[in-house]
This record gives sequence, structure tokens and C-alpha cells, in this order.
Amino acid sequence: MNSRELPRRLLDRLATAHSVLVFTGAGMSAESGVPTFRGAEGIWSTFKPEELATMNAFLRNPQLVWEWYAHRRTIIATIQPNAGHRAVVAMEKLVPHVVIVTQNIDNLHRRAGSTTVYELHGNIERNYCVKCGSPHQPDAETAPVGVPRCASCGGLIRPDVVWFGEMLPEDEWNAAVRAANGADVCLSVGTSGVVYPAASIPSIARRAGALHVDVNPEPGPLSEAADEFIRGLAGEVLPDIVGRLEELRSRPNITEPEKGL
Ligand code: BV8
Ligand code: ZN
Repeated sequence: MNSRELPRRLLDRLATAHSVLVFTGAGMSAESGVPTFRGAEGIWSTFKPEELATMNAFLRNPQLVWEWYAHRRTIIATIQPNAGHRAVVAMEKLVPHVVIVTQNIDNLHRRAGSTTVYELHGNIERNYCVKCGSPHQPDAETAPVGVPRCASCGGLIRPDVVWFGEMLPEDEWNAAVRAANGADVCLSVGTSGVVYPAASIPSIARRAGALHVDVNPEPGPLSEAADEFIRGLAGEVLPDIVGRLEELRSRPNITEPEKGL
């Protein structure tokens, strides 16, 4: 049994929810060992986004950018989804529609078993040719030193992620907005909420009538804008929420004491 007080209206809403949107950022994967971007030890603390996560940076120094992503790919290949990812999968048994809208490129939600995942900023496990767009799968054995070239046209291969100044993938973005407009609850988890247009998803959901709850060890722009803020780690708070929801579902007519649950 956890000791954390959970906002009553969150569990009331979740108990009858038809659709829950979980909006995640790098903090969702922090307990798996993936470094965040903007924390003191975050990735950006050694590099500035414009130095690496832009097309200009890539064209200026393809080798540096390619190696930075190859380094992150190596980290991601060695880690596992955490209790937070698994809790969101378990929620799918308690709520008819659970939609993940993630800024993360680490594929951990899908690896954990989430069935509806929209990746607004792409996926580090995919690559494509900057010239002809053909997909490229580097295989470890024959991977050349340096930036791979396209087998069909010789163009530079880049990671299939959205860099600053680039449009988000239209289908993913439209599906995310549709999900936001239909959500009863929006949980934003592990994001500093500074990168747009992704960070507007929770406010789109709230404007359409969802209860917005922000989960983060630190307050930030999203916790100010949310209906409720739960201070804590994704890997602890999400299992708490799902555990309480399971209890409520198993004893539907219990009335919890008036104060926080
Ligand atoms: C766009 C992919 C339209 C690559 C990323 C000038 C020109 C063009 C656009 C702009 C411009 N000026 C501003 C913009 C908009 C720009 C933007 O928002 N900039 C910001 C920085 C001001 N956005 C764009 O460029 C977007 N495109 O606007 O297109 C357009 C096009 C052309 C011209 C005009 C407009 C594209 C943005 C996508 C950038 N790509 N990543 C890669 O990953 O390498 S962004 C990067 O930041 C990641 O995707 C990351 O997910 C995202 C957000 O960061 P967070 O996930 O929130 O991570 P962060 O470290 O910041 O925070 C972690 C949080 O977790 C913290 O709050 C921490 O407290 C918490 N935490 C830590 N541990 C835990 C935890 N929480 C829970 N549990 C824990 N255990
Ligand atoms: Zn090509």
C-alpha cells in the first residue's frame, strides 16, 4: 500500500474514464537510465540543442551528430522499460482507451507493451536518406566507420528524429491532437514542457474538457497550468495511481474518505 496522497478527483475521473492520454518526456525514461535533456546532468548540459539537434548542425558536421545519436542508441539498446512504463501498460486493462503521446525517441513505451503510441519527435531506431528518403537500417556487422551512405543514391543517412526547426510528423501530430480532444484525463509525465508544439498537447486536452494532472519531481510550466500536480518520480507515482485504480475497480461502490486518497 503506498502512502502517497493522490488527488481525489483524479481517481474519481479515472474510475469512469473512457479515454486517458499519457503525455511523456525524457523524465519518463530517466529511471531506465536514459539521461534527460535539461537536468544538471542532462544531455544538453554538455551540448546545446542547436549544436546537435538541427539539420544545419548535421550538414555542418554529419560525423559529430551521427556519433552522438549512435552513442545514445547504444545506451538505449542496453536498458529496459521501467515501472512507470509498465504501469501505463497495466492501465490499458482498466481504461478502454489509453493513448501515449511521447516526445521520447527511445521506443521504451512500445517495448513495454503499450499498444497506442504516437511519437511526436520520431524514433532513434529508424534512419533515412536525406536525399531520396529511403529508410536505412544500419547492421552492426557491416556498419561503416562514420556516417553511413544510402545504398540507392549515396546520400547521407540521418536518424529519423525531429530536429529543431523541423515539422513534426503530420499523422502522429494529428492523431495526438485528436486523442487530446477526446481524453477524459491527461497525465503529463516527466517533461519540462518547454518544447513546442508538443508541449501544447496537455492544454489542448484540458481545453476540450480533460482533467490535466502533471507528474514530475519538480514543478514547471505544465504543473502551473495543470488541474493537479503530483510531485514524484514516474516509476513511483504511476504504479501508485494504477494500484489505486485497480482497488477502486475491484470495490466500485466503496467511498473513499473525503480527504485525499
Ligand atoms: C517546430 C528529438 C514548426 C531529437 C527534440 C525557431 C525556429 C523553429 C522553431 C522554433 C524556433 N524557436 C522555438 C521554436 C520551436 C521549437 C522549440 O520549442 N524550441 C524550444 C527549445 C523553445 N520547436 C521546434 O523546433 C519543433 N518544430 O516548431 O516546427 C516550425 C518549423 C520551422 C520553422 C518554424 C516552425 C521541433 C522540436 C523537436 C526537437 N526535437 N528531440 C532528439 O531527441 O535528439 S526536443 C527534445 O526535447 C526531446 O524530444 C525531448 O523529449 C524534448 C522535451 O524535453 P523533455 O522531454 O521535457 O526533457 P527535459 O530534460 O527537458 O525534461 C525532463 C523532465 O523530467 C524534467 O522536468 C525533470 O524534472 C523530469 N524528471 C526527471 N526525472 C524524472 C522526471 N519526471 C518523472 N520521473 C523521473 N524519474
Ligand atoms: Zn538515398
